[in-house]
Amino acid sequence: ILNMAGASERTFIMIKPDGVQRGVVGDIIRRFEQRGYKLVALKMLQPPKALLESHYEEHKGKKFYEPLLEYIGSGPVVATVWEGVNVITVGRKMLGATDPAKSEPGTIRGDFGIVTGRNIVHGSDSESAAKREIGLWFRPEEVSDWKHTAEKWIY
Ligand code: RTP
Ligand code: MG
Repeated sequence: ILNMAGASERTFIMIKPDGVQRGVVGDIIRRFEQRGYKLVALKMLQPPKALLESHYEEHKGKKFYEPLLEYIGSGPVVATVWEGVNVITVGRKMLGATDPAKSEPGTIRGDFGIVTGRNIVHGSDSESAAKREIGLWFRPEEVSDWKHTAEKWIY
């Protein structure tokens, strides 16, 4: 019996400047696609400082806040939105622990990262964060609610 446990949800996943520089954009997107999640928004941009201040407002005042803004603002990032059952929690598992030295091999950070200050990728950590972050990074019309069709698209 098919058990589609849980409702579909969306999460914000951002490939940080070091992920772009390292050439692992395709690998990260592939992992989410192969897991079975649906890509519903994607863009590359040089994030403006004001956007990063909003995105990381929970960390304002912490000692790593300024270096963090400098790091994420240092080059283009790839902003994505993914949709599917449990994608917020499962997405965070796929990323691995914040400190790549503690991330399990097989996770994105565990496979590509070494230090917390260059940890390759961001993922929303809750439903409210996901909603807030998707709204910050994308206009509504930039997020597509495309559906899988019966057409196999192979000729
Ligand atoms: P993210 O928000 O990027 O998905 O990462 P996270 O939830 O696992 O970690 P969070 O606590 O939200 O921290 C945000 C990012 O700030 C940098 N950081 N540096 N030097 C440090 O102690 C430190 N702590 C955090 C990391 O880039 C982390 O991903
Ligand atoms: Mg976080």
